[in-house]
Amino acid sequence: MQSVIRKSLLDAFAKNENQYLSGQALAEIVGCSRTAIWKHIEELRKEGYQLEAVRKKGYRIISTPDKVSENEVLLGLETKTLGRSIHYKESVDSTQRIAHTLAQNGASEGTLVIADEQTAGRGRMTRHWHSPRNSGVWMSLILKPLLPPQKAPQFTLITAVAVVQAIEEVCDLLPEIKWPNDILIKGKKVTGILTELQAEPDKIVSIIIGIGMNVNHRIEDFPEELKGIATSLAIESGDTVQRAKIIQKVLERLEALYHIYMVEGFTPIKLIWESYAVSIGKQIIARTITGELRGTALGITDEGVLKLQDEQGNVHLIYSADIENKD
Ligand code: BTX
Repeated sequence: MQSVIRKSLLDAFAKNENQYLSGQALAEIVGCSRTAIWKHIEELRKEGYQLEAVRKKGYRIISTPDKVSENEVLLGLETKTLGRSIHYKESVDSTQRIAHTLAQNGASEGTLVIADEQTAGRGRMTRHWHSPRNSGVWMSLILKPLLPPQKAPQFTLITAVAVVQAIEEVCDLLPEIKWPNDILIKGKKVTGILTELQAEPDKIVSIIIGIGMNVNHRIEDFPEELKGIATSLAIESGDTVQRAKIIQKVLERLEALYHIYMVEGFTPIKLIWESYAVSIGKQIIARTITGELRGTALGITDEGVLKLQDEQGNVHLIYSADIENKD
């Protein structure tokens, strides 16, 4: 009961963002007494919500605690579809696994799974993704575009653009994209993207986009093997960052880019992507599952595939790899 009241109270603030709501109005919306409202407001304060109370006007939420549950993410979210249905869990093995199950059971486009902690977060090829509690954004988004399965890898690149734009907006940092799925700040990985697919031979049924973003980690929060290659927004900006805020911005940017992509195709996205890309024009080593290729990264095709020119001048198309700059 408590949590039902709490939820409808926060819903009421979310629907009337930045407006004052009187104790009486809240009591009517939520369906309890004014005294009960007052008690819940005090509880919210204890949980870290900052509420302003102004006589004859009522209450207004000024800031939310750094949580990533449904209420915090929905409060102030400016999207139509993405993130409108949120499944939050404090601790899960992997948000990807949950999102796959939800998608199989008919979850709608834009459904989002968020966890505060993942015990078996995964990267590509079943690599482990370090996802401790209270510090990162670990989430999986379900999209259902009417497209053939070959288009799915482009969603990694669209998401990468949404993530760098969101980071720029919230933190005033200069993130870069390393093809295909890493976001770097000063050469260190701050975000990884994992795009997975449920498809029929000729059409996508669901795309599950996993985003793992290091937000408030301090360097000592990373295990030894990641200390030299990983970073977080807090480390780079010198400030803690509201995780719900960054989630909202990623969703808003992604919704806008997704719309552009469905109407105009990949070309406009490719142009923005290229403006953030590291490695293009550089000497790289590309490690694929079949072996290693060295050469110059020429750019990406209109499908989002990497073009690499070897020393003999042959151009190779690379669909998936880990790349490393040689210079
Ligand atoms: P990836 O295969 O490109 O990168 C995985 C590699 O990144 C690991 O082998 C390790 O070297 C490094 N790594 C692991 N954890 C971190 C970290 N926290 N920060 C920086 N580097 C790290 C990248 O795969 C895609 C990751 C997607 C993660 C999201 S989280 C939400 C969703 N659920 C889930 O299980 N995975 C996705």
